[in-house]
Amino acid sequence: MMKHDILKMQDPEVFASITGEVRRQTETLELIASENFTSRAVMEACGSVMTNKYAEGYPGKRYYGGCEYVDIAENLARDRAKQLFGCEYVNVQPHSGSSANMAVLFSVLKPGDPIMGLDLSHGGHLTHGSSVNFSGQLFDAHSYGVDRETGIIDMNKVEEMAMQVRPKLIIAGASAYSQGFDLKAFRQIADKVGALLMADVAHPAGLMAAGVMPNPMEHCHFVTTTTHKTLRGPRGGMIMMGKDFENPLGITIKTKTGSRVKMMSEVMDAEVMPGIQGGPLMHIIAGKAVAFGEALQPEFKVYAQQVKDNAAAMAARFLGLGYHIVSGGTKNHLMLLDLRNKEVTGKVAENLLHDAGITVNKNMVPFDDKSPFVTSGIRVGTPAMTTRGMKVAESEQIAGLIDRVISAANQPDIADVCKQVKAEIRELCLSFPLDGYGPLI
Ligand code: DSN
Repeated sequence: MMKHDILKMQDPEVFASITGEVRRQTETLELIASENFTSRAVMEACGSVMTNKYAEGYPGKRYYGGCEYVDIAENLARDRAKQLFGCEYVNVQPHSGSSANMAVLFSVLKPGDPIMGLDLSHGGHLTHGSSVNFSGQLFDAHSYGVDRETGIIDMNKVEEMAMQVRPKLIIAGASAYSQGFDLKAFRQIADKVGALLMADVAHPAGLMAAGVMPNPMEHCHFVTTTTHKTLRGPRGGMIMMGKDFENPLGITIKTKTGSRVKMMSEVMDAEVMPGIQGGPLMHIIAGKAVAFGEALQPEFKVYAQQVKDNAAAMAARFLGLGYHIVSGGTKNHLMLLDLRNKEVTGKVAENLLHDAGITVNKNMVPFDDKSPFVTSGIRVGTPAMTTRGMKVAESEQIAGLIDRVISAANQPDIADVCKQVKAEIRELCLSFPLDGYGPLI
């Protein structure tokens, strides 16, 4: 049972904050596309004694003694991830998706090298070349975008930019893009200009692992991900390679008979630790192993398909209600609503929906005229609500409830509307309880 009895006695203030968060997660609707609810087993592993252990290095090659049990957990995490994604190499130590991306960039680039990634304001990620992030500050970053009319990445423009920029690395991946990436086409462009291709699949990783979206491995040199979004594991990152290869910078290693070029797996392991990190979070790695074990079960495929079906149903309902969805719809777990025709900003919509018990995030839309603190859109995702067991009928109902709030945004009775919707959302959430959260309330 998760009663946190000792914490309650020792530190009532922290306990109260956790209790509040449990109530929030239990009684309100989580639609942030990058969030999910891990299983009780994942949380038990993450809350275990493995948090006490230093284990710099890798299984069988640690800088500290006493690693025989954490080695078991890390080997399980690595083996299960390899099985899930069908890859030859995996590193489960990155503390986050950003760390995973940093390790890849540092392992194959020199400062100032040209890179390409999707523009942050078109759905990309900070680590794909944003000027406020290391990726845009240390490297010569160029951003491709989506077409103004279709909201879809124009591969001809990507190729044109690649021919001009001659990047050393192309990054394919997004935080707010509801279409798939044509990784075969990206790889053709990368090969044409002599670039490496990295897919950051942090968002759709769970859908890919379950086989309801195409596996990225065959087309990419590197695949990075977080483990806590659609993959439904603990908060963290991971790096994978479908096939190992000699590192392109030509870094060598001494052998008994001379020297040889290091394999990319060797370079990557060294880049993660000691390159950018020290001791791995072994409790989180144990949680990753548990989550990957869950994702290998047939039920996870059913879950992943439902995430997509729910997103499709929600998008169809929004379109029917006159909403504009960037790119016209969704092929994954999320959608980006452009609210400009609804005369409400993303910021206002986020706040009103919060008052109505619905959590979303404001989000820039492509070619947005508002700042990132205001924005013209909201991002809506189905991974967390699907974990509660909600299906297509609830997805349609939720789109209707969101519309009730947004349609009343400029009306004098908006506070009453939010109150009524909040009561309906609470009832809906309580009829789809979160397994394992009860005892704290
Ligand atoms: N912050 C994540 C998201 O919400 O998509 C990306 O890292």
